[in-house]
Amino acid sequence: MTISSLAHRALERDGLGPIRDTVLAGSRISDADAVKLFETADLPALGALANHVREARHGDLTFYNRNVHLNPTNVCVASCKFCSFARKDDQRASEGYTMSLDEAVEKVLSRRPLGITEVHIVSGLHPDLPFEYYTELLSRIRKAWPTLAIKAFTAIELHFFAEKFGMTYEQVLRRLMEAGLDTLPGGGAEIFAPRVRRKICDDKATAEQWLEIHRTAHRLGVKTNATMLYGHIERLDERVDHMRRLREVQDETHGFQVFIPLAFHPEHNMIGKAFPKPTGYDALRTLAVARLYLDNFDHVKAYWVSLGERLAQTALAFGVDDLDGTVLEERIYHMAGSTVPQALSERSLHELIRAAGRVPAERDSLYHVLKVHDAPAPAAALKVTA
Ligand code: V47
Repeated sequence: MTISSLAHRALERDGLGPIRDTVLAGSRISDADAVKLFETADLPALGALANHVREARHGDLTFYNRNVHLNPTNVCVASCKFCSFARKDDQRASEGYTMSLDEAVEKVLSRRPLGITEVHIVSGLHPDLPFEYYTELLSRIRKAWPTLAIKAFTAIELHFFAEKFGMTYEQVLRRLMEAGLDTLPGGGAEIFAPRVRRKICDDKATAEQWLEIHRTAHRLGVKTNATMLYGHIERLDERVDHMRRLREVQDETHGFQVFIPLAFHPEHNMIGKAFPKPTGYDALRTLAVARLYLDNFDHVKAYWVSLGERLAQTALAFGVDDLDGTVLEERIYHMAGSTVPQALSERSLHELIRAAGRVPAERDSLYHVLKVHDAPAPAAALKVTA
């Protein structure tokens, strides 16, 4: 596994030879290196370098899982300017919704025939629901479906619970773990830089609090994910600063499983008019730089809902080894203008992965491989349908 001589020369020509050599030696690149990589005009050469790292770690294996999403309420007291999903308390009667516990549990249990292995639960910061709503939700799902992995509640929600119900982060996590929590999703990280947070999300958990909750989860043995919402007011050095903070925590804990850059979606939110959706070029370079910079992360995910299936597929040559999953019933991106399907079948995921010359590997929530689908691709799989 080496990068082509063309990519070698292109990186040399762009003054990136020393960074290439650092990566090929298996050493760590610096923040300044990452900014330089972001700024290179030679996307294919950058992609080749990221692909080298991806293939050294995972070969052609490309991970996905069979999952569903559940968003029990969109009522939220926070005022994130990028968010199109949340509704304020005073909009509750019109556009806000809150599922009853029965409704929420039933929705998850009704997916049993699909053979899913994980439910991903994220809510708004609801001003009135008691903590027992959340613990009951998990324990009822856990009791009715013991083998289903529960990935639930962003660090933003956990911080809200700690403040509202007078508990430490550890107490919140322990109560949720007792109820059935397996892992934490990576949402709510946005961009850690205070300049950006002040402007786009100044009334929720800070970067330090987000990171502290993940650190605490890792100490308690709970694996977590990490995201970065890019393509709005942040600068490239602030993207690198974001990844640096994650890399530092990961050096301490080794509890992050995957890094997921999330492309900003501009519709129906307060800042969308000023910032169009990031280009495909930006998406691919961000994924590639993440793969090269986050040398202590096992996985980099192209969340197909955030990128669209075709760009997510292309990303498999730019450092990405995970596409998320079947995702049945997505709301956050669709309310922000996404036109991708509401879900992908396992077969469609296989087709996307195989048509990119990769091998689909179904994983569980902890990235154990459940099945490698390495039979030769049927002829039809060479065509990708939208
Ligand atoms: O926290 C909100 C982001 C996140 C918009 O952990 C937006 O495996 C773009 O975190 N445009 C929720 N992004 C989704 C998320 C996630 C998704 C898939 C997998 C995992 C995982 C986590 O979506 C929010 C926020 O950062 N978001 N609004 C928007 N308009």
